Amino acid sequence: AMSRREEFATSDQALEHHETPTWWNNAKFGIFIHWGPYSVPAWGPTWTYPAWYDWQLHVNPGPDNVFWEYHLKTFGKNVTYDDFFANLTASKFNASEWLDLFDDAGAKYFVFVTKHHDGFALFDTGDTSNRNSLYYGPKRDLVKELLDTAKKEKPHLHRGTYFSMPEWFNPDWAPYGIENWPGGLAHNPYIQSELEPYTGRVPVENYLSDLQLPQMLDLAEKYETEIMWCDISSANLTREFAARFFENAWNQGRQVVMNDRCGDLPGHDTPEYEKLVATQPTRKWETSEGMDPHAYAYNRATPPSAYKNGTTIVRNLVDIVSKNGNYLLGVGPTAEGEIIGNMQKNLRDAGRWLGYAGDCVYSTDFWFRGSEDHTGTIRFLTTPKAFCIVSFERPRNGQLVVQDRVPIIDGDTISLLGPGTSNTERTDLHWSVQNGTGWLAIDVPEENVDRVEYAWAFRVNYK
Ligand code: FUL
Repeated sequence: AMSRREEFATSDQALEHHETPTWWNNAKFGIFIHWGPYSVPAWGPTWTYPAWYDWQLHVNPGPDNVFWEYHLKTFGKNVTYDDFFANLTASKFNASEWLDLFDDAGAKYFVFVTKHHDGFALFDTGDTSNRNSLYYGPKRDLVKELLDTAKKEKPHLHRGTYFSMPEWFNPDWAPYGIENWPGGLAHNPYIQSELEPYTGRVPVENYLSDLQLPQMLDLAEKYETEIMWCDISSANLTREFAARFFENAWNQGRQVVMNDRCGDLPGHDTPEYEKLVATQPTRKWETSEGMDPHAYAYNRATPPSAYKNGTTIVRNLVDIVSKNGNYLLGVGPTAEGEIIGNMQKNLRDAGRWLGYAGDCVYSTDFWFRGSEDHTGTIRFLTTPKAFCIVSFERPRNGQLVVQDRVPIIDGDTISLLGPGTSNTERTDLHWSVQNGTGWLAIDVPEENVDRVEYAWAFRVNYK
């Protein structure tokens, strides 16, 4: 374990060895918010991932590009991507309402997309660019509204910012490796032709030192982000950023996080729409995915019934946490800033479960012997004072049989975490370890089983 000073140190060598802070390791569940001009057309084919309007539109526009096809049919060729700025109205955006929702969902942090690959920022980019929500569209500083409101109203929610290192269509970024990413972009006619404007651009001499770094520092120092969730890596001045980010945090007694996409420096792994299947899950990681099965942002082509529901959210979360990960689950607000009903309901469903079973999620650790039993329906998690057994299947006939040897000895008690059993009062259940197999059998009254939804969390309380 690192000493506290080491955790914040900014020497070159120390920067290589930063680990995620305790609060982030314990938080487990965050909400990702993708919201921008792409939320205006808000469309993507439902059979492919990722469903992204903002840049897909510009990659090889032509008959084989479904985004381009949709765009022509819906808006016509005279409407450009930048024309969508005006329709990002944010007219229904209310920071307090979003934050209430995240809190109800049981999330402990959020990561707000402050600027995606389209280069449109939801924060004040000062004199580096006018391509932002203060000049266009809502004419509001959306990042400030959300982060400041969180600080005031939900101090227990940690505040994070997603930041795209490149702006794929900004001519000033072109020298920094555009030909390498993604396949075909180098021949994007958009970049070479007058096909579209790059609205709000204030030309800079050096994209990295005159735009990217100052914007990141502003997010850290003016907006006081606690998580710098970079995207794409590529060209960067991240060492310079990180040294200041960590140094300031140290001076202010705060702990901050950087992911593995800031370039140059290591950070926690960030798989998308998949879990990191590590045999030795000792490094922290974080899965991100949208509630939408294919998109991070709002997609009008997706039927709301397809969004991840309470069952899926709870089981994904428990599964990920049992393997040493965090779960960053995405919502896609509409252009008006509304998080639509089904998303809200499903998040609150998951939050209800976390309200009574959260002791088996937050601040837990993975179990060195393995995260699941051999049936695949049970997950194991540990805490200093208890061991958790979470079953994704409803215990039948008044009993749960755990087909594994778990750490329990005479004098330990077992409780099922359910509504009505708070974390301190408990329902002591009868249990026995079967001769020979060593399997654990827990007796549990049907009426207790019935009061629980989605997953049955049994806590073995060490005596
Ligand atoms: C990716 C982006 O291209 C996606 O649009 C999304 O923002 C995801 C979290 O990161 O690299």
